[in-house]
Amino acid sequence: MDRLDFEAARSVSRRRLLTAGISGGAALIAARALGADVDLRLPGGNSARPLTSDFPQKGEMILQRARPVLLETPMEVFQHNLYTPNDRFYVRWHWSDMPTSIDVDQYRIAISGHVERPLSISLAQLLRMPRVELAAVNQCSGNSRGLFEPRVPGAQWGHGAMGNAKWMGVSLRHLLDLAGVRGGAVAVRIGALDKPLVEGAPAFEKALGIDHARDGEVMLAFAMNGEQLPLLNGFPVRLVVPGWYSTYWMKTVNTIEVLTAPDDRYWMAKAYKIPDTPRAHVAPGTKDFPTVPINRMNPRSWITSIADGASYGYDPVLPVEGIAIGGDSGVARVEISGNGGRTWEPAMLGREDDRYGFRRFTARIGVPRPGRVQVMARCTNTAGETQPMEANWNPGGYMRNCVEPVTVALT
Ligand SMILES: Nc1nc2c(c(=O)[nH]1)N[C@H]1C(S)=C(S)[C@@H](COP(=O)(O)O)O[C@H]1N2
Ligand SMILES: [Mo]
Repeated sequence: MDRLDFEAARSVSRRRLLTAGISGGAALIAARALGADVDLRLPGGNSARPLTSDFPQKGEMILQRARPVLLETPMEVFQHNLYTPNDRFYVRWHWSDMPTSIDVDQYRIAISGHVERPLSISLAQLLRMPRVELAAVNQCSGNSRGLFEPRVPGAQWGHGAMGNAKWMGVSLRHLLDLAGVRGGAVAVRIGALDKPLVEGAPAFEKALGIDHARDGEVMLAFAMNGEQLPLLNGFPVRLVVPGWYSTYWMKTVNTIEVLTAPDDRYWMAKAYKIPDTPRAHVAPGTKDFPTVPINRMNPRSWITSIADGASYGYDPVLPVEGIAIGGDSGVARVEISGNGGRTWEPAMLGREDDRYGFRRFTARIGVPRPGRVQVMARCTNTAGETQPMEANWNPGGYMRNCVEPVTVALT
């Protein structure tokens, strides 16, 4: 983003954040009116989902669940936007008792634990601090879970539990430095305003290692694509952890706690654990395996210009477009196959704003005669990892990153 845009975004977010409260609680609970169905083409069947435009600050979304709110972004949004518009950005909450309105004057972020000076930061203070900005993809650990075979429990997402945005905020390091992290600190636990609905159930919180928390890129973001965050995406402040799955991207952050031991509470110690194996893969049915907390993302790519199962008019050249991510490193290349993976040709890559954002790719496939064509894209990241043909599997349905074939009929 050039300097001019940066200044514009800065003034927009400052003005809006300080004046706009958000209401919409009633609408949130009432959101029920449903539109046409969309077919996520999940192999386990039962893959139709209604479209809804009834959630506050959200346009047309795929309704996965109303309470807690789970909204998926339709694939065509990625075809038309390198940056996912805020009103089409997917939504995921664990507990249905999430904030439905925020008093921006009362909002505070408390920094406590193993620090020299415990602090309570207001939004006005946060907005006066030095800012960082970067593009990064927010992707749910379970994005594409509905494609797992055999099927695993959890939200049966298609590919739309992800989105790309330009995030602006204050680095977590800056806040930690203000509080003064004491020697012997090991981790930083982040808490939020949402509460479990069930008595005694653990509030959603996540922790990062102290060095990760202080890497200067992890930020408390108050702006997304130059606007304040939608309520459902964590207004007024969320954590952005570039290159890591969005389970760590805490929304409506209100506590930052410096720990002298790894976080042993439920959401780090028990939930979101993956097999400690390459690509978190185990043979379906396996139960006893060492686990680690889910962490960095892996390379992926999605063809967005043509839809699996669709028919198009025949033309000897089929243009193919899509988006790729490197994971926690950049996209080095994307290759395209029009023959089921026998041969691969390099795709053209669009500009890279930041290595954590979506990267656009385009290619043209020669199609000698009408008929069915299977098109594949495969991304290699700058760390040298390439998407494999075979799907990985684990009981949580996390980290799917195989090549996703798209078969179309050209008639
Ligand atoms: N406070 C809070 N933050 C949260 C969650 C939550 O339940 N509560 N869910 C996490 C998970 S698992 C995901 S996938 C992302 C979703 O971010 P989004 O709703 O902005 O797309 O938020 C993360 N941050
Ligand atoms: Mo998630």
